[in-house]
Amino acid sequence: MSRLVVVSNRVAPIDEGKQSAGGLAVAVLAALKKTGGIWFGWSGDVVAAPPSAPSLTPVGRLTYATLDLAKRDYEEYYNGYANSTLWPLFHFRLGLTNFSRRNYAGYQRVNALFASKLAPLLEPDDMVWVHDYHLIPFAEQLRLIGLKHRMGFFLHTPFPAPEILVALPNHEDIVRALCAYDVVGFHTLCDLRCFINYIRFEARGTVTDRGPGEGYYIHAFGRTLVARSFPISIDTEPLVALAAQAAHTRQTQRLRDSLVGRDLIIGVDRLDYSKGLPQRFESFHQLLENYPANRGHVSFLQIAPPSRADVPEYIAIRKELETLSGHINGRFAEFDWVPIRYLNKSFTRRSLAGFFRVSKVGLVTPLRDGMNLVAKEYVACQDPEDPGVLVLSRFAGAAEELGSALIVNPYDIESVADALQRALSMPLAERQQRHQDLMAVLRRNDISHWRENFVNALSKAPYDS
Ligand code: ADQ
Repeated sequence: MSRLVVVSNRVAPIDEGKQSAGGLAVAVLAALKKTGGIWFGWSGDVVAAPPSAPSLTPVGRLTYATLDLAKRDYEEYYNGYANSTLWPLFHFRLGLTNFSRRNYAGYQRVNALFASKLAPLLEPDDMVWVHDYHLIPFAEQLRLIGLKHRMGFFLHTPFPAPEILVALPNHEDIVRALCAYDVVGFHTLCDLRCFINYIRFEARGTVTDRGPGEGYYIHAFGRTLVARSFPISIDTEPLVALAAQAAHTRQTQRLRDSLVGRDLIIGVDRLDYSKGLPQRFESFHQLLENYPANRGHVSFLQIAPPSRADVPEYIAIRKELETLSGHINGRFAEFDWVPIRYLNKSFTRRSLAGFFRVSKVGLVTPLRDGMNLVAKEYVACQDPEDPGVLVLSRFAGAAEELGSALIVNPYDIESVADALQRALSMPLAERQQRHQDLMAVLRRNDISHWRENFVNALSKAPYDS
């Protein structure tokens, strides 16, 4: 069996027993344990003089290989090109996208550096699986130094429509770099279509259908590869079990007690402008305006730990949310009821599972999201006998699979308020039916299924011989 080498910007915490380890880390670790291999990426540390070789930590059959970043690389590669150029552009936010040649050079430089540090660790039969927008040029850099391994890439963000992508000064380089892989995976058919349209109409490549669910052969930039959608998912059964236990923890009971019989709407997100948080706060405001019977009877808990706090746009959104929540609470709060509970911190998976279980509504309204795992987690954590209702943005990748949620347009504040009202008053039989339909999807496609599909597709490479 070939070894798997996973490359991602951040390597999951080595303490894998940790409760906070997310589904992705769990899935990748399971794959690495099965095949043996390496997990390679940035350590998360920024230092004055990074050591020239990666730090290696063997744990059983897998080795964690991590590199520190120099301050300049952190600024240009991570805060710069990855998070101020590609992230906003891939989320269709041209107005927030910064372009600079210096950052682009930093991005290429770090990818070349990382590739040169991984190369000596590779064995001839290894499969290399690269994750996310930080590392698009990674395979191209490995190929430049003569490596012929099977290489796959999975994009965790959306892929933009070609009309948006062409605003990127180096758009052709970025797509050419994607074509250096053997398999390129996206969350949704919508992302896949955007990629194919770029290949056809901008790159003048050709695209051939491989049959239902098998994706497409892409012939472009002198290479043949497979592009396909692989919707990521969650570790469904373990999470169902965790939520059933978490229903009885002291912390969950404290949350329940604090509600004194009121209904709870929950939102859980990284504090990011892609998540539609200001619009979500406005929608809750509108619910209280348009349906005044909810005043004093419904609370909204929004958990949003800060992320990428060095990037100016993230400082701005944080301020905006503080103002908005203060305004809404000022307008409606009573001496014994606060409408919005807004928390800027992280919780363990167990705590979140308990919070989801208590909440009558899961409100997941990104303006654009690759998948959105919170939507899936909320569903898995419900009590099947008395489930809550998921209100889900049509712009989350998850909406492609989770059609039995209440699907909303997050820009249409009043219609989101209507959907909240409908969710809060939905009869039990309808809630149960919707929950059953959603759970069937999550049981069919869990995180192991996702990982196996991708690794299988990669193991059949190369596709151009
Ligand atoms: P994210 O943008 O980070 O991921 P999401 O898919 O929702 O978004 O994943 C977040 C994860 O972090 C979830 O597992 C959630 O439970 C956890 N989390 C969020 N807030 C937390 C908190 N306060 N405390 C503890 N845990 C918290 C990117 C893309 C998504 C894509 C994923 C996976 O932006 O679109 O679904 O990668 O591919």
